[in-house]
Amino acid sequence: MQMTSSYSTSTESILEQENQFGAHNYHPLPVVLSRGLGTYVWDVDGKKYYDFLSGYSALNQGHCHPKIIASLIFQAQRLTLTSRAFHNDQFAEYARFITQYFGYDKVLPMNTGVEAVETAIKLARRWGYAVKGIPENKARIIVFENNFHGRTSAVISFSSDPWSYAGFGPFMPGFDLIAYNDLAALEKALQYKEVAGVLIEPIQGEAGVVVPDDGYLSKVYEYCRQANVLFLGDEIQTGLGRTGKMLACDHEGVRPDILILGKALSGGTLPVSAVLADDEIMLTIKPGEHGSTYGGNPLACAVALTSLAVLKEENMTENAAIMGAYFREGLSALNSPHIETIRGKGLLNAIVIHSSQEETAWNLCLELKENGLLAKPTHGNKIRFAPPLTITKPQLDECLEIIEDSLAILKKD
Ligand code: IF1
Repeated sequence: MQMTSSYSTSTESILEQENQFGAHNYHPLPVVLSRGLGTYVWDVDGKKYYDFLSGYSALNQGHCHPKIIASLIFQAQRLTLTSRAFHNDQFAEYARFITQYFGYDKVLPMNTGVEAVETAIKLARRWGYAVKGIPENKARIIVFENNFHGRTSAVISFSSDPWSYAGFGPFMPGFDLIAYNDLAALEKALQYKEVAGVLIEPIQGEAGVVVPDDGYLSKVYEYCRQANVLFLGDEIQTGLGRTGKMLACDHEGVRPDILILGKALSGGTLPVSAVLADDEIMLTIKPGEHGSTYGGNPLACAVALTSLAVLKEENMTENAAIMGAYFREGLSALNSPHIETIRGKGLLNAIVIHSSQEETAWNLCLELKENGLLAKPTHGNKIRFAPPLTITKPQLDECLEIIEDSLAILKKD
């Protein structure tokens, strides 16, 4: 096997090599990035772009935040992994920090977002049996149409999107799929005594940034309280300042019984996720009943602690609220005939393009790329705009110009 790399830095040869040796489980925009700093990324030819995807909101703090990278490097040279078979000198401090940061008794550390979602499901079921008294193996979790919570076999079992579940059966039972933003549907589903939890995204990301009616989340929480059912808040994409509050649930003063975090918890450096809950729930899982090789590793703890600290130190949440409103106003001022809807909260926004053809949004993203802004369509004719929370007004002004110039290539259907 040829060991010396014929690796060329040209985009074409890199795309060819990836196509030959990489699984085809994505359809990326044809751009090869090699550097990132703050709101910018550069491709292998040195072209500079605004990053309006932010690693699907894993880069809220911006690319290669100096303090986060410094923590990564410092800890990487000391101790990276012990497993939880032994203690390490980072986990206790991180656990104290994050539980006080969000106001919960305990944290269960995991790695990817979906692992945290799976952990939350197991916790809710276990609480259902141990505390609520649901008969063994009868626990149910209420979930919502157009949800996205990850791609493991259990989690796709309750997806309503064939792109997520088709051809991957058989599926995990115990989930009731109901309409999002529909309190009557929730009231009906909560009448069953076997319901242990409601798993909800405060804003549905992959569905194209679907924001529920004002008051919906607080009503969901109230109904859960009345039915003695846990509210599982999936803030993996909406949390950590993205929507202009530290958690999207904060817009309605809702405190999830189980809080699920991921993505920007590590500032886009390595997979770090977390599940937070109070003792009545968290201590239903006993030693040896759940875990993972990397969960709570010292490198993740050091990086996550700094990632959380800089969010507050640099007022990124407040900036997201201000810049998000400014951005939506700027988009609407374009008065583009091609934009059907503008929606979002903070710096989690999306536009819906007036078009029946799916490729219109894709073609617009290709034009945006040519003009120096990277974004990706989600579900057909919607384009998500989610830059790092560090973006400034002058940068947004430039981005609004790029979006206006790029929209001009679209013909009126
Ligand atoms: C892909 C978007 C999708 C998430 C919420 C859990 C997870 C995610 C609310 C799982 C992950 C990522 C996954 C990525 C595309 C992206 C995404 F909404 F962010 F754009 F798919 F919907 N809960 N979202 O958004 O976290 O295991 O990935 O760390 O799978 O294509 P993960």
